[in-house]
Amino acid sequence: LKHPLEHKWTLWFYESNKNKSWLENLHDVYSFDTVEDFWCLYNHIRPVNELVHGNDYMLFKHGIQPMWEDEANKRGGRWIANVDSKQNSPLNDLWLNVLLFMIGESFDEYSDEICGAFINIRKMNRISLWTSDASKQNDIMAIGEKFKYECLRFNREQKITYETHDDYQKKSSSKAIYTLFC
Ligand code: M7G
Repeated sequence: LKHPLEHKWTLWFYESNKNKSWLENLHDVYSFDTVEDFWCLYNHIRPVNELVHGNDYMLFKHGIQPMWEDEANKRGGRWIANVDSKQNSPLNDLWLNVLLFMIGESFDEYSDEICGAFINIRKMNRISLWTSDASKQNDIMAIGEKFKYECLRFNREQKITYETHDDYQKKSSSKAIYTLFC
């Protein structure tokens, strides 16, 4: 008997082929709703430290597409953490923590607000946690605390910021609406 998860989740992969559109680069890899199927997937895919510049992985609740346009995301936003390999645990460990935090519902009573997470492999790697309602400040701050300290194990001086998807699409410069700095 397999151990069921609270939610069904889907892993997505962004391949970063310059000849394709953003949408064409996005692939729905696999959906799972048991602990065993999660590990089966995790052990078969390329670890994040073997991805190339421009790639992303996304893990989202099944039925929510990893894009601003999805009904579950369009009034939401994301906590953004820049991950500097010199200051933090290895990227694989951080990303695995994020995955386990989400599928294990470790955001407790705020878990309903969680839509999913991205890891962007860039010059400065980035992990972001997407939540569904940017106006729920209390929930977002509580989620941010857990994300920063328990999940990523950042120190006090490392900053994470929350941006709405709406602002991000319109922006010319950064518009953090919440910040967790100390
Ligand atoms: P990114 O991959 O988040 O950051 O966005 P990067 O600049 O570090 O690579 C790069 C581009 O991908 C954006 O400017 C959009 O053109 C496209 N893009 C990213 N996201 C998350 C979305 C999305 O949710 N919807 C759409 N339509 N395009 C997106």
